[in-house]
Amino acid sequence: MSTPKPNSAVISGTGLFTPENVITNEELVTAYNTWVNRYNDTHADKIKKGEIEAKPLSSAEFIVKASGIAQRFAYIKDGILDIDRMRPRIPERSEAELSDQAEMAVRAARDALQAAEKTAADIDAAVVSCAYTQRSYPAIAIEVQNALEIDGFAFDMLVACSAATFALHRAFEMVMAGTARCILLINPELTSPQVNYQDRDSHFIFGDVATATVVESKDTCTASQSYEILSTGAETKFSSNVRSNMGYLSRVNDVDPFGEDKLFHQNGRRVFKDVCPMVDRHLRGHLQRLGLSIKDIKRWWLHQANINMNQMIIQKLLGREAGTEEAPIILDRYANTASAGSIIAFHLHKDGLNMDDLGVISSFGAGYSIGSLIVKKIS
Ligand code: CO8
Repeated sequence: MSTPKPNSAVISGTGLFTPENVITNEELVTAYNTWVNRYNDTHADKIKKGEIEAKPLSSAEFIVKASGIAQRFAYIKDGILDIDRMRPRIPERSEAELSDQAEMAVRAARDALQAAEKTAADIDAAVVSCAYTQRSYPAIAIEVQNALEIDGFAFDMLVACSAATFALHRAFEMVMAGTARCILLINPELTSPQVNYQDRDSHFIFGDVATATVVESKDTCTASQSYEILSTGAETKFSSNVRSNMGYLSRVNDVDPFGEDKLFHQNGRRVFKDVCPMVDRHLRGHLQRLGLSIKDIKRWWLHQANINMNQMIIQKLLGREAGTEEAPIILDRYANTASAGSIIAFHLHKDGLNMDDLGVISSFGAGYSIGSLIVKKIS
């Protein structure tokens, strides 16, 4: 479809689905350390002979200090803390049932539609964008489109941590080009199946969640709170420092499709060092292109991977610390939720802004990929 081109696109609603199951650092560390002690006992001879290395213990204090994460939500908790399993037990659903990711997506989507004062009939396009989709086809987005009875078209897109911001960019462009008037974007971040709960360096990092956003033409927006998208910015640079090799070629590579390198793994220290200056440069450049300065921005809804990373980026940008109102933190409760982090921050921490106040939504992570949007509160 093609409609007259509007002169601006707005975010008119956001939604959040938070699973009911919480896993605290203490619970996670107890399970991991129990598994480690058993592993080290079982392999005591080989460890003594130097044939294999003893597994190191994890600590809840380290996790909070190194990441700022105190807990995470799990779509299904069963199995994660079971030292004979250490992965969630998610029963396979039949093809007639709504898939797990589509169910998470639908729940966040309904919330966003309500906030935007829209019904399925108003939506022209649905996009599911996240770090993983549970299958290749049919697209999860088309399943969600069907479940919500949306006409028009739908597609999936994967950009790891920047999936949500990059999808917002595409929605902005669709609205501005007049190819869709109102778009539903959903980020069902079902991360727990990809976490290696036997890896001390990464077992604590991720949580499950789904976020959703409605982007539409300013002309059609009736929402009580809306944000005009002034500009979008994106940047990518190839790096294997955050990587998952899970993929359909494992079958023909004759390798273990669930081997350690097929799960999330990273060189976290390297990512930290590479990405912080990239984000600083990217956001400065983006603001400059609009003739704006750092001081013009009232709120920073940043990606939520690591509190020290956010504090360092804010320090670089502002030359000072920022309070949690100015640069909200949600990762203490939610952990790293891949692309959903900055959207959760935006969803939960929009209050207190005045009309015409400016804010930045920004993601950064695997790829590397950085995405940003400069938004202005207009209702
Ligand atoms: N308990 C106790 N000690 C530990 C633990 C632990 N759990 N883990 C590591 N240590 C030890 C280390 O072995 C090390 O010991 P030593 O000094 O003796 O060598 C020491 O503690 C310090 O380790 P690090 O240097 O690794 O610690 P850091 O301070 O760097 O913190 C972090 C580690 C938290 C991983 C940090 O580096 C970080 O957050 N970096 C940024 C990572 C990041 O942003 N990555 C992006 C990932 S998200 C993304 O891109 C999305 C991917 C798609 C989603 C995936 C879904 C599954």
